[in-house]
Amino acid sequence: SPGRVPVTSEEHFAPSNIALCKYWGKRDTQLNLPVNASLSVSLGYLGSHTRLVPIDYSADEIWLNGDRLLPSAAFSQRISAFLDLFRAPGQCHFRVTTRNSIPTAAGLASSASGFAALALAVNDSFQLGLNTEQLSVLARLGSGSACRSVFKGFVEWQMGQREDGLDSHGVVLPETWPGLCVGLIKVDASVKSTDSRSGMKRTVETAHLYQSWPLQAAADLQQLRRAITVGDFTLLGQTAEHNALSMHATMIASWPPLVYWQPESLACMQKIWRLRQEGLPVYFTMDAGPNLKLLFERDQLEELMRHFPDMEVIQPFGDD
Ligand code: 2P0
Repeated sequence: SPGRVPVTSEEHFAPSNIALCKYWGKRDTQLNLPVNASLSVSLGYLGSHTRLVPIDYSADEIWLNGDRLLPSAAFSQRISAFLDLFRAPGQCHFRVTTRNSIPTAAGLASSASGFAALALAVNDSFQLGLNTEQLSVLARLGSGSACRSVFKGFVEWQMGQREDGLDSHGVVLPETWPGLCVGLIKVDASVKSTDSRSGMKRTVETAHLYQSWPLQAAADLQQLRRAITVGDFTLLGQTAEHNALSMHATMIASWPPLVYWQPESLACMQKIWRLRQEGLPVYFTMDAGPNLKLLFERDQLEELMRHFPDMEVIQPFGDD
């Protein structure tokens, strides 16, 4: 309800997340309603810390990792547009301060954790009293993948069926996987790539191959649920890698083509396939960029560090 009087909010935290079954394509671009359900794992303590302070200026002031963003920056505009949902027209502006604990070297996008933390801060500041499902819906309006970052652990984003999107939100799975590791491998990319939002729009509009994506995603989601329930790492890794490569196939089949890979990305994939052939259980997933995220279990950590010394490792269910 726009027009409530905001109060200064506490700092709120939301984790970043990595999808094992990807969100790629919207059926509603206004509400960020997905074509397919997706499934992710939240990255523990890596994410965004956000605070909202009402200010007496005529515009919002957005700070990211200690730097003030230009009001014209795309990210500033998305944050202000999100805040417009809660305030009376032209009323009450904010200083939004976000600090990301995601190492900048990791090459992870921050819009998922950023909008999830912002949704928590808005709930606090406007004293909306929303439950976690409603918070997830709210976060989704800022960025689709943010609806999964409202939760810890394994999270399924149920696509929902309603036109108003109230049933399209994250749901946390009861299972944990204490030994699961995610290794972040940054491939240096000087080339500026197309952001996810315009990338998925292009794929939906131009790739005939995209027709088969919802079927693939639905089958992969089933397999991942089963892998998580029974603790089958091979099934989890294979399904996640197959899902990511299938998503990239639809990207490549778009026009103009969307190729997020760099030569180093492919070299890294080939190294993983070789290691796997030699008996090392390691798989990868990739998002709308050149970086790889390795999936493996704690027992393989030392050996993988020998092969990828610069890898940043996160244990989503670890206690640190
Ligand atoms: C995912 N990605 O499931 C997929 C895989 C990128 C590739 O969710 O337009 O930033 O804000 O809803 O959430 C990135 O898309 O897009 C994403 P918007 P978002 O993680």
